[in-house]
Amino acid sequence: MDQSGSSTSNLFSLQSHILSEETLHPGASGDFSWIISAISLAGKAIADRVRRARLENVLGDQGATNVQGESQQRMDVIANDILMRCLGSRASIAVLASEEDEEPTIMRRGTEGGKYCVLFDPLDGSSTLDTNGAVGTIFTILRNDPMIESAERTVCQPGRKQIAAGYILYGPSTAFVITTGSGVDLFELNPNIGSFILVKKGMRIPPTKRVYSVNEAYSSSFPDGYQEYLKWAHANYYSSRYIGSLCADVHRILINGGVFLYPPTTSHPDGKLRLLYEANPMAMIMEQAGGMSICGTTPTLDVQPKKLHERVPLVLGSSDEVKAVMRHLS
Ligand code: AHM
Ligand code: MG
Repeated sequence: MDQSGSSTSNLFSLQSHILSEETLHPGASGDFSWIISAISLAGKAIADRVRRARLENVLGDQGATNVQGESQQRMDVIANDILMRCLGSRASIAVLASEEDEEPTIMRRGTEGGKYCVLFDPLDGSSTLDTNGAVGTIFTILRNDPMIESAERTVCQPGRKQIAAGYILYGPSTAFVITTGSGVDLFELNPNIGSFILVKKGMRIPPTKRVYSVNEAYSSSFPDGYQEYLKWAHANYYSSRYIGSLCADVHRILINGGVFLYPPTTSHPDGKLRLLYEANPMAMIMEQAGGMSICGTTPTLDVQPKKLHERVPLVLGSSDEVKAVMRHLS
């Protein structure tokens, strides 16, 4: 593969790419590749179920609320189950934590070989599924601290400590975006051969793009700085794009540039998005692609988490655009 991402005769699957990266780390055990392979398998299985959800009549509410007090979609539960089943068999996983589950699940202790914690939002944006909207799985991988007994405390690590993060976007195609801390790579699922194929290595987000992405209907309840930013953006002829599904909005911004905002609102005074498995993975991708991410005026990756399902206000995207928001917040 031409490393700039242009098409050549060489094909790299996600699996072969991760294996080749692992050879750069002498002594690597291969455990990490096994985890990525489980996430990739789950992504294919979820993509398949998402495509057939209407036919199988599994859209709509599950009739229950999750720990966040939000109504669970039936596909949320199906996607969560797929991820738990794919990751549950991987011998190096110590803890699994999901947006859909109140408590993290301890799979095995450090003394039993538990090296990693995997946190995920199984199907982000699932309320848009009824109208055939794009949805996504967001994931992050952390090292397990064998000295910490509490699973919740083990996963409450600042985003800088993530060893890998990414998302799988189920849109017209299924896109797998991942960073292991040395750039951001994009794979697309070829459903005919069942493989995620590398299509772009070392993605870079454009530094400037006059497009903001926010649920503007809530703007009267945004803190003053965000309202001032929006006035400034209007005066500077910005355009607006908002899908209401984080992976889809982030993917557009990663490719085209722009800025995403989910500020504090009346109904979500701390912001809506979850720090550990929504904001942090997206922030790592943004920084690795040359963009930025902040919570208030603090870099997202420097926020010390206090609990598993903690919410934060989030701004991320092109560096110049995030800086423009920061100028109005400080
Ligand atoms: P979810 O995890 O319950 O799906 O909620 C997260 C979603 C994000 O995908 C999206 O950015 C946001 O909620 C949209 O919220 P709103 O409808 O308030 O604009
Ligand atoms: Mg979510």
